Amino acid sequence: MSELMKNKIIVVMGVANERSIAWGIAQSLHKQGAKLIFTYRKERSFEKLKSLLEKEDVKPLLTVACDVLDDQSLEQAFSTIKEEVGTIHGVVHSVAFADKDELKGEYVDTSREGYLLAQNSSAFSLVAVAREAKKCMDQGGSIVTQTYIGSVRVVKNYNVMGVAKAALEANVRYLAEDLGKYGIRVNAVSAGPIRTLAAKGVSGFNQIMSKIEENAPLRKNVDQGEVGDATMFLLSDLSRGVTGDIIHVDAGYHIMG
Ligand code: NDP
Ligand code: KAL
Repeated sequence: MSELMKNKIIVVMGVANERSIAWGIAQSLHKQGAKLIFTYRKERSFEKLKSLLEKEDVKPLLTVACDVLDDQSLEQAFSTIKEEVGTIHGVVHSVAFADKDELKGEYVDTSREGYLLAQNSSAFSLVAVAREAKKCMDQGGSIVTQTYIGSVRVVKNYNVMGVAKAALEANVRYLAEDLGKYGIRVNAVSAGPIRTLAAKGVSGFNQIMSKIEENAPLRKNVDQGEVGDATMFLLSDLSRGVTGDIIHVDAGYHIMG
């Protein structure tokens, strides 16, 4: 077994259950010898996380609560990480939220409140996380977030989240420029659709998946393992020349006209 992530300590944010993309990433990192710290928001996610860690025999350095909408919670989480662990080498930001009511119908009907909540949770949160994480990244490092093609194309029902992902991708570029001088890289993975808790109950999901099976160059959908391995690459030294970029892990779907 190769150990691409040996001696690296990575913070993973956004495991809600066994289907979470963040859990796929955690498994890829674990396989390569990384030491992991997890953050969660809801108590229910914490319970799921604990049982997953036990089941897969992953021993985290730390698990800590962190609500990305709350500055105090963010500060507290990363100061606990600094006190208990010290230097970290990477962060996985796998967090997004929009009100269910905003993820259907016409985008033009988006409420101010719904717009701000999606931006706050899904785009500004990367800035806030980067600012706190930087305090623990005194040897440089890598920050990776998760985006979706609805940022650059109009995808039915994705609505307010598409606009939030566009902002998230711009955040990746601005943060990459700021943090590059400290040896910290910032990138995103743009994943194809994966059936997770966040995707549950939103209409049109099945149709999108069949369209990809028919039209993507690889004629298949991707899974958490494929996104996990690409994210691991961006967190590893193999990608040391890459920053401010978006890597598509979507079976090639985004190249199609
Ligand atoms: P999950 O539902 O598994 O994960 C979403 C996570 O976001 C949960 O762990 C949730 O934690 C967390 N979260 C939401 N709001 C907050 C908050 N205020 N503070 C802290 N955590 C928060 O879904 P996915 O794995 O699918 O989503 C992960 C990322 O991947 C998202 O950015 C999503 O947009 C992106 N993505 C997903 C795709 C897909 O098809 N599934 C495709 C492309 C991108 P909690 O429940 O504890 O609040
Ligand atoms: C076009 C697609 C179909 C789906 C449309 C919108 C999906 C938006 C993603 C967004 C993250 C979903 C939510 O925020 C759901 C939320 O309102 C209700 N769910 C929850 O609260 C659960 C319990 C928690 C865990 O969820 C969160 N977010 O915390 C897009 C598809 C094809 C691809 C997807 C799913 C992209 C993506 O960004 O997730």
